Amino acid sequence: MNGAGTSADLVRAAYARLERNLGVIRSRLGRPLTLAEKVLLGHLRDPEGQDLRPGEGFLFLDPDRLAMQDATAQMALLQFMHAGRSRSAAPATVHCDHLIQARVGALEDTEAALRENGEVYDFLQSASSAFGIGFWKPGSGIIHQVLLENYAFPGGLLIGTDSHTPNAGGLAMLASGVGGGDAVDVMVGMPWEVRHPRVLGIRLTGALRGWTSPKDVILRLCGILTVKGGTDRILEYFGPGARTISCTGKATIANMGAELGATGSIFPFDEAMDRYLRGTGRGTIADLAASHAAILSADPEVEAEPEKYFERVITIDLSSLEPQIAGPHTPDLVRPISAFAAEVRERGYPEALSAALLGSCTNSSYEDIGRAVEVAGQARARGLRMKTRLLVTPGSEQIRATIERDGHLAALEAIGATVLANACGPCIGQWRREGIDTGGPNSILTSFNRNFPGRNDGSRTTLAFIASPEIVIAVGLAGRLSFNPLSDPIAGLSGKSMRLMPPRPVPDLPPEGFVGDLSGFLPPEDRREGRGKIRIAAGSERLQALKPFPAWDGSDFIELPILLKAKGSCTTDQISPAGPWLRYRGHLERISDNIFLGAQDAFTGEVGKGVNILTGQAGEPLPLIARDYRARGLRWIAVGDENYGEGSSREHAAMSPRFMGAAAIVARSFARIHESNLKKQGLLALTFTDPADYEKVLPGDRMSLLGLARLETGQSLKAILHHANGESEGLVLRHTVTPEQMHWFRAGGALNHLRAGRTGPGSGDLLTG
Ligand code: MIC
Ligand code: SF4
Repeated sequence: MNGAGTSADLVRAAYARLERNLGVIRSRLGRPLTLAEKVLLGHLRDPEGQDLRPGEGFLFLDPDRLAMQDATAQMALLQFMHAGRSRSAAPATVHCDHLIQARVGALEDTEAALRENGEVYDFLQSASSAFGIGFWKPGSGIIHQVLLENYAFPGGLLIGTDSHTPNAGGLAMLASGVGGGDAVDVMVGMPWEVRHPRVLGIRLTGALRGWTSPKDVILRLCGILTVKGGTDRILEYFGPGARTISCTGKATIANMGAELGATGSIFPFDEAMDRYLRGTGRGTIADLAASHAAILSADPEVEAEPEKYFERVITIDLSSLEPQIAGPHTPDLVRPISAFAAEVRERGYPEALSAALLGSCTNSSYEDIGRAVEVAGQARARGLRMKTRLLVTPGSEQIRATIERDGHLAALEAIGATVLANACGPCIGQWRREGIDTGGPNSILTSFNRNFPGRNDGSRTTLAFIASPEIVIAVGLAGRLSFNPLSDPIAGLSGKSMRLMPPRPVPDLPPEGFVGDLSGFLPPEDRREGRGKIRIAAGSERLQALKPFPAWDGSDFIELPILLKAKGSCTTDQISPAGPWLRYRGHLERISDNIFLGAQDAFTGEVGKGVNILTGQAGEPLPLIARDYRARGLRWIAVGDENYGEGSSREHAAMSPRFMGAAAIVARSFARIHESNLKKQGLLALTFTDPADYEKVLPGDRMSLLGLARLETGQSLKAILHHANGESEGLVLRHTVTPEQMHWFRAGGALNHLRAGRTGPGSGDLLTG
């Protein structure tokens, strides 16, 4: 097809397969099914033979679609080029959204991005064209918003090389974030392999009102479940409250399931989704979904007795839910807004708000902007403006053009907003922040989803707090972090104070319809001159063709230096920072100079620095130490704490350590996507059988990993810690390597294994040609 979107034929075929597979699954399980189970198991490659025990083993699934954004697509496509295939086996799209820097405003910034990233866009476009992949140009929108508007469909399975891919769960799609290695598997026609998730039930009752919005539902859940509470879990929402939330509101909730580490989040198909599909020009798909409604929600027994079918049920009463605020530094530090002011005082968070940011893939729907405008309008009527800088990042050109037509952008500009490009911008460190001393602590409030240190403007002393769009505007109008619009008056003009009223109900869809704009889209069939040629400029400092990693030499790892023992949260933003480094996402050698620059050393407390145990030099940047070890022909190990690798799907956080000589990462626990990225790159991802053993790792230690030739699924691994004082002690480590993944380790990486032609269970050459 030539237009953007998922064809009705694809959806029809997907439903037919769901029905067929579910017939097999029902007879095997003989019990009612949750929605997550239906969609997941409905996509099994081998429903008859698949092991069906959640929490144990891996599922082998055939996704309906695949999506990649520009910062991760570079590595994914560079790897795919090695796979020796001529076309992506699954329908796929590439979206240019992460590389645009926020400086002045939409137009100038997009033009600058086109100039500065020209060769990367050129590579992505030529590779997309060569491999039959749809291409969304810079400025067309943020991947998740574009997917929701065009590609997501109820009951489908989507994978995307971005952790917030679950956004499409708002449209009853099971969508999951993956590393580029997983994307390559699906592009070559192999199944997507994922740890079989358990399902948590989230029952929503009541209805949102006043200042409370969908964002508060997921922030509240972040507080309850914490950043690792969703690992290897799917969050399935249900109950009467779910039906009161708009489709885009559900997408906000599903989007941020990523903050809990969830494999995916899903809402049952309902009337709000039906309207969203029709509102975005997909009436045929709405009809198809309506006629398959039974497979697009849980069996009735599940809602009647949820405790019986979900691992755990959490109930959130929307009617009594208060607006929430999360942060700083982690999305699970959450409290209701009424408790925030006291905390601001107690902890000394800077009270003057230095910026307010609205939009991103999480919160830039028509309804979100409508509610923000409701608050803005009250201020404007009294001549008030934002007391702080307000930056707005619309999620897509469709949204931007629609809110422009409907006067929403003008209303935000009237209180001082600067509208940025339809791109990630300040959400991923692409914020060229001027006019502020980024050295000192300062508070910002965003409607985004992540707030790790250094995430927005590159400054680790910026304290980023997260809230809903309407709260961002209200607090920005007051200019004070501790302001609570539910209880506090705001200083009006001429000293008279006023109360902001909660936003009145706004439409979730534009009454006059969306302003459709496909000018930024190049369809997969588009074959221009140079067809099939993939363009990498010679001597490029942005792109580098990949060389295979060496295979494992068959010996145990003996007395490897420990490069780093990371303390506390070690997110992918800390292992492989974004911001200025996004520039090198296609150049493994260059980007690897950033490894662990944000990680905190457990011994010295220093960030990004450690001790070279061979030279005794302290305070050296970790990438330099790694380089030195590698130059001496040594492999090394990094030790992590809980939920190591939380956050992004960027496989650079696994590839760069591998490139710099890592042999293994040993942690208390791992985040799902990162663990799988490590394995894909031929690294061992190991956990302490006794998490307290983390404490046994001392400064100057080395570690041996033994019995690697006999490594077997389900068995532990022996390790020895060699302390600097000459003593040593044994450790027992765990791994989750399956027999197939064992090949990846032996071959030096999954790609080497793939190229050698051993393509895993159930696969064959499934090229669509
Ligand atoms: C993010 O939100 O952290 C990102 C930037 O979108 C990442 C992807 C990346 O690092 O390229 C993600 O979420 O996976
Ligand atoms: Fe972009 Fe931010 Fe969304 Fe990631 S979370 S896709 S960086 S807008």
